[in-house]
Amino acid sequence: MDPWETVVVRVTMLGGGIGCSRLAAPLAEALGPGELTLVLNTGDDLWRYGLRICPDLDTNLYALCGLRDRERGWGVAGDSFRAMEQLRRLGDDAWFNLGDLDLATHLLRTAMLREGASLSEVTAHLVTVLGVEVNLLPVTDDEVATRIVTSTGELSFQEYFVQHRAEPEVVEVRYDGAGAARPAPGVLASIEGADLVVLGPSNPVASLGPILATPGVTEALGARRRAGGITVTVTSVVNGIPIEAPGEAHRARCRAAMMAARGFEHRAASVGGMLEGLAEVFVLDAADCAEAAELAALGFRVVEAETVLDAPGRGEALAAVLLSTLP
Ligand code: FO1
Repeated sequence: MDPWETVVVRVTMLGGGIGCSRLAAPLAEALGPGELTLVLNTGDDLWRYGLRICPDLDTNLYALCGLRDRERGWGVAGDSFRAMEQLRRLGDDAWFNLGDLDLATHLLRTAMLREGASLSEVTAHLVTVLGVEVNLLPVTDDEVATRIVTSTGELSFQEYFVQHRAEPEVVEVRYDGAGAARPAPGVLASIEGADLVVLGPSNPVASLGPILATPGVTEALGARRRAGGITVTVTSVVNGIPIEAPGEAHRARCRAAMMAARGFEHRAASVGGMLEGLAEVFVLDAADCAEAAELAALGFRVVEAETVLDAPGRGEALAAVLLSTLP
C-alpha cells in the first residue's frame, strides 16, 4: 500500500446527549474532517416559550465546537441564566433552564423552522457556522415525542426528567409519532455505508429507543450486518464503579426506571439483551467483567475497556478501542 495514501474511515454513531457527546469529540479527533456522522435522538425535544429546543443535538454541537459546559454536561460553558431569573420574577416557574447564550440557538432554530427550513437544514447551518467538521443528523425531521407514563400520570421526557427529577414510577415509555416518522436525509445511507457503526453509550430506552423506532433504521443496521459491516455497542451502564456526581446519579436513576419499565434490570448485560441482534461487538466496562459471559451467550464479541469518560485521555483511549474493531 502507498504509505502516503489517505485512508478515509466513515464512522456513524447513534446516540443521545451527554454520554454520546463525551465520546463524539475524541472520536472526531481520531478521524479526519467529515468522517464522523452522528445520528441523534430527537424524542427529548420540546417546545418551550414558543421555541424549539433540541437538547441532544445541542449537547453534541456544543461539545464538538468547544462551547459545552463540561461540569453540567449540557448548555454553554460560562452561560448566565438572567432570562430565567426574569421569567421567575414574571411569575413563571421556569423549570427548564435555558441559558442566555443557549437561547440564541433556540431563537435562530425556531425562526428558521418557521421560515420553512427542516430540522436537518437548521442543524447543518449551525454545524457550519460553528466550524464543526462532523455531520450532525437528527434521526428525523418529523416531530417525535418520548412520553413517560408514570404511576401518577403521563409526562413528556423533560417534564419527567427535569421537572419531576425522574422520581415518579415509570410504567411505560412511548415514542409518539415515531411509527410515521421519516428518517432525515442521509440517516439510512450513513448507517448502511459506514465502515463502522457505533451504538453510543446512551440510555437504551430514552436515547437509542426513538432512533431504533424510526422506520428504516433497524433495517439499515441489518443490511450492513448482512454485507459484513461491523456495528459496535458501548455500554451505557457501569455498575462496578460507584457513581458520585449528582448529575450522573440522576441520569442513572432515570435509565434504571426506564429499563425497569421494559422489564430489564439496570445492568450492562441487560443493555446487551435490549440491543441483541443489532451489533456484533459489545464494549463492556472492565469493572463489569463478570457480565462478559452473559453477553457472549447473547452472541456478542465482548471487548473490555474503561468506558467512564471522567478523566483526561479516557475518551481518546475509548475511541482507539472502537476503531481497533475495524477489520
Ligand atoms: N437538564 C437538567 O437536568 N435540567 C435543566 O434545566 C436542563 C436544561 C437544558 C436546556 C437545554 C439543553 O440542551 C439541555 C438541558 N438539560 C437540562 C439536559 C437535558 O434535559 C437532558 O440531559 C437530555 O435531554 C437527555 O439527553
